Amino acid sequence: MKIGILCYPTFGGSGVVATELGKALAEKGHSIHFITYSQPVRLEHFQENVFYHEVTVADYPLFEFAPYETALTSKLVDVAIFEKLDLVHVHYAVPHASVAYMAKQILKEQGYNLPFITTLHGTDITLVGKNESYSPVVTFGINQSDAVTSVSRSLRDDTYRNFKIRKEIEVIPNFIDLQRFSKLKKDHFRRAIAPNNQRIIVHASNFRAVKRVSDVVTVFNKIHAEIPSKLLLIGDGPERSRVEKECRESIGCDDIRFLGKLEAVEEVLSVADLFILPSESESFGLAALEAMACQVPVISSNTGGIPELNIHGVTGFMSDVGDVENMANNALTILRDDHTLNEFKQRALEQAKRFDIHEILPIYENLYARVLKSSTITS
Ligand code: GMT
Repeated sequence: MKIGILCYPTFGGSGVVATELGKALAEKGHSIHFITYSQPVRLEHFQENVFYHEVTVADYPLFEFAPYETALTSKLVDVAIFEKLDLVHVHYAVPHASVAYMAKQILKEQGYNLPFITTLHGTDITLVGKNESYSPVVTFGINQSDAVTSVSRSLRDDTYRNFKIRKEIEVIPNFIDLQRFSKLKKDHFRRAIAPNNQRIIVHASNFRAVKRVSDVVTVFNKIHAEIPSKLLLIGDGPERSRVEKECRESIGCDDIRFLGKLEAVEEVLSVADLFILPSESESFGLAALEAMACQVPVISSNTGGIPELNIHGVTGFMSDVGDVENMANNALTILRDDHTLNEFKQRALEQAKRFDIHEILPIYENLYARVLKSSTITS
């Protein structure tokens, strides 16, 4: 199949899922065309069957806001015709679903049928999409999609609750490449970070308010007061400098390191003993899945789709959002002795295996085939 993919090219979860899905489909022989405003971060190497089409937004002094959606639509129309795309898969509804709809209408006038599938990822529904500035367009884009998927049951339910959706939303969970995300032998790295065999705790996110990174630091300080430990924070974003200032005033300050945006997250996860994800809202929690695949148990909030991933008392623990006391106590239960820790690590890996990309990829391929079949009949 020839498949167009619209996504955000940044470190955000939806862009990562879109890129990894595209790469895996390309390996199976599909032609994959990424259409976005810059090279997706996980598209770092040349790969057969993978193409990247950059959207350039022409500026004009009249524009206070250059119309990205118009440029993206035009690019999609152009790529669809030239590359003879069979369908488009858009990740993150805002603005990709309505862009795909518009392109579909333009192409229809030219006798070309281009079905599109919308995958909802989280904040496109729970935060941004339901804002009145976007909601009518998001609702329309979802309802006009040839198929709609969400990355968790929780997100599907949120979508039905927040929007007037007539379409069936199919849940296809996120996935993990266990070849890439597995515990690597990094003893030298572990010794460098924790020379006295301290426990290593990790958090990774885009440092937006919704991630509650301050809670990570508070939980860490409580753990640190009880057992020797180090905290590594991966990522960058609007909250980072505020949290860094908070850290400077905290007792565990010398044992906290900000690593910034890292490409090889799996190298850090390979030496980690615990991952903390205290988010306010989280439709899936891809970062936690990446940690679990590297045998790292998870301390998380119990919001959104997290309970579909992190099993309380088995792969980690969940607490109410903001209950840092409970999170710290649970963390100490896992970290206090090696035997318990190793059991949690093994079970985290077992759970991650359920999300193996090789299990999830055929579900998407099957969906594409169904959409193509039904849109050929109706066109
Ligand atoms: O977490 C973010 O703010 C980024 C966001 C995105 O769309 O890029 O992530 C969402 O999609 C990920 C991939 O499906 C999910 O794993 C995240 O849980 C989800 N984030 C939220 O719901 C806050």
